Amino acid sequence: MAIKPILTVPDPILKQVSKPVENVNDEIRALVADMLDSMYEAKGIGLAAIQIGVPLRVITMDLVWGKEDADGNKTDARLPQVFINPEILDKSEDLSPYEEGCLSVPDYYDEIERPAKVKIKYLNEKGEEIIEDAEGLYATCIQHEMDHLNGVLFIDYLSRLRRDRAVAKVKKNKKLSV
Ligand code: K2U
Ligand code: ZN
Repeated sequence: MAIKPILTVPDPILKQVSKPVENVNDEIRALVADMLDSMYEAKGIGLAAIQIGVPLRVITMDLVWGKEDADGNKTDARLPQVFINPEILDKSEDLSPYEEGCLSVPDYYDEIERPAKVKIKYLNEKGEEIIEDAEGLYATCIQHEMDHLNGVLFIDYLSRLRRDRAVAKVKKNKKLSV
């Protein structure tokens, strides 16, 4: 179990198309453990393996962690989810907007519209096939992460001007932080 550095734009590795997992074995489960450690450390609610430099179709997510309770206190409860070789089987025509961010494009947020509901198929950490419907933040996040598996970042949906501004901001902040 280890915290791995998260790649940021304009690292070309982030544009790679990740390969399917052939066998859900202990090596994959060790990767998942590193991904969860890295995701929680970076305060993300989702992470794709390519973001820690591993070009395999593996996603981790936790939509419970970090939620605020009625008193506005962040909960420490965790409900980690693992998606191996995920596929979208169906998507709604209805779209929903969300102010997205990305651990690989730190401190930049912009509104992205995505299908409001999706039907997904994936393997869990035991290699069992799961088919389920996702909506709300779950639908937004799984689509954002599945884009990472295809080398697509949320800023790729923006105008060239806004995309260049986002990359320039990340580069500037990286220079200031050394
Ligand atoms: O970099 C990542 O892929 C993690 C993403 C996951 C995400 C993207 C868009 C919308 C929802 C989730 C985020 O950086 S995790 C940070 C975050 C936390 C709560 C809500 C939105 C973004
Ligand atoms: Zn992202």
